[in-house]
Amino acid sequence: MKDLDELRQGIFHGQKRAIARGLTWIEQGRYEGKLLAQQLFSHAGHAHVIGITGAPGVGKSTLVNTLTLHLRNQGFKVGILAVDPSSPFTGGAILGDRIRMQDSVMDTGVFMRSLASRGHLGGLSRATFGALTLLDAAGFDKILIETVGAGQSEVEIMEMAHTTMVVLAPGMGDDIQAIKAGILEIGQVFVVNKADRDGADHTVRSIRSMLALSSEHPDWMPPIIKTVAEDGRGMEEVSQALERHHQYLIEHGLMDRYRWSQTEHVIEQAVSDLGERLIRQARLNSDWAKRVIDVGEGKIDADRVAEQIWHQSVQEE
Ligand SMILES: Nc1nc2c(ncn2[C@@H]2O[C@H](COP(=O)(O)OP(=O)(O)OP(=O)(O)O)[C@@H](O)[C@H]2O)c(=O)[nH]1
Ligand SMILES: [Mg+2]
Repeated sequence: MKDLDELRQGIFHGQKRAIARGLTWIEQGRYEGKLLAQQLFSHAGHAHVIGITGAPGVGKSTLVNTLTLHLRNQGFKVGILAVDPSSPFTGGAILGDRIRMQDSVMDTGVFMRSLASRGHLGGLSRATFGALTLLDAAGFDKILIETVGAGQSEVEIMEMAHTTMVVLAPGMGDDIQAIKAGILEIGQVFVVNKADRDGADHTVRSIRSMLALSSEHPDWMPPIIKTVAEDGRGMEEVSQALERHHQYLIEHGLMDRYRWSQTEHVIEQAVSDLGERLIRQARLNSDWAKRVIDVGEGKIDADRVAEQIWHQSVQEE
C-alpha cells in the first residue's frame, strides 16, 4: 500500500501531519491503523513511557504542560496522550486540556493528542497501545499519558507505562480515596500538587505512612514530591525522580522485560483478531445453522466445531 509506506516514512521523519493522520487511523480502529501499528512496532521500544494519573482536578494537565516544558529544556522530545475514557460527556474537558497545553503544542519537539473512547473501552486501550507505538517509532524520548484515575480501563492503560506517577492534591480527601482505589500500588512516583495550598504536608505524610505499610516496592522506594504545577515549583525534582526510575528499570533489566511482554501482547492481539475473523466468516457460511443445531442437540462438541471452522478456513486459503 503506497499510502501506508508514505505515512510510515513521514512518521519516521517526525512529520506532524503524518503522525496526526496515523493516530487518527489508529484511534478510529481502521484496518490501515492496525497494519501501521504492526509495522511500526519493531521501530518502537526506545521511549520512556510515563503515566500520569489521579482524581479529577488535581492538576494533571497543568503538570503535564509544565513538565513538558521542563523536559524540552533538557533536550527531550515529548509526546503526550490525554486518554479520556468517559469522553462523550466531557468534550469540554478535553478542549480545556488542549488549550492549556497550547504552550507545548507550538513546539516541534512536542506532539499532543487526546484519545477518546469511541464506543467500547477495549477499543480505547487498544488505540492507546497503537498510539504509543506510533509516537515511540516517531522518535519521542518521553511519552506522557494522562488519564483520570482508578477505573479498570485506566489501570489497564497505566500498565502500558514504564513509570506511573500518581498525582494528589491537598484537602480533597483523595489521600483516602486513592488508597481505597488501590492507586498507591501502581505508583512509582508520587506528586502532591497544589502545594501552595494548606494541607500538602499532611497529604505527604499520609502517603508516606501508607507506602511504609505496603510491601509492593521491595527495591524502589517511591519518592513523594510537592509541586505547584502552575508556576513550575518542584518540576526539577519530578524530572529527576522520573529519570532515576528510568535508570532503575534499565539497570534491573526491566525495560527489556517490559518490551518482551509488549511483544507477546502484540502476538496475542493478532491471534485474537484471527479468532474474531474466523467466527465472522463461519457465521456467513451456509452450514452455520446446521452447526448451531448440532451443538444444541449434543451431536457434536463446540470444540470440534471450532476445529472444523479452523480447518475449513485453512483449506479456503
Ligand atoms: N492552586 C493551584 N492550582 C492548580 C495547580 N495546578 C493546577 N491548578 C488548577 O487546578 C485546576 C485543575 O487543573 P487541571 O490541570 O485541569 O487538572 P486535571 O487533573 O488535569 O483535571 P481533569 O483532567 O479534569 O481530571 C485548574 O484550575 C488549575 O489551574 C497548583 O499547583 N496550584
Ligand atoms: Mg486533565
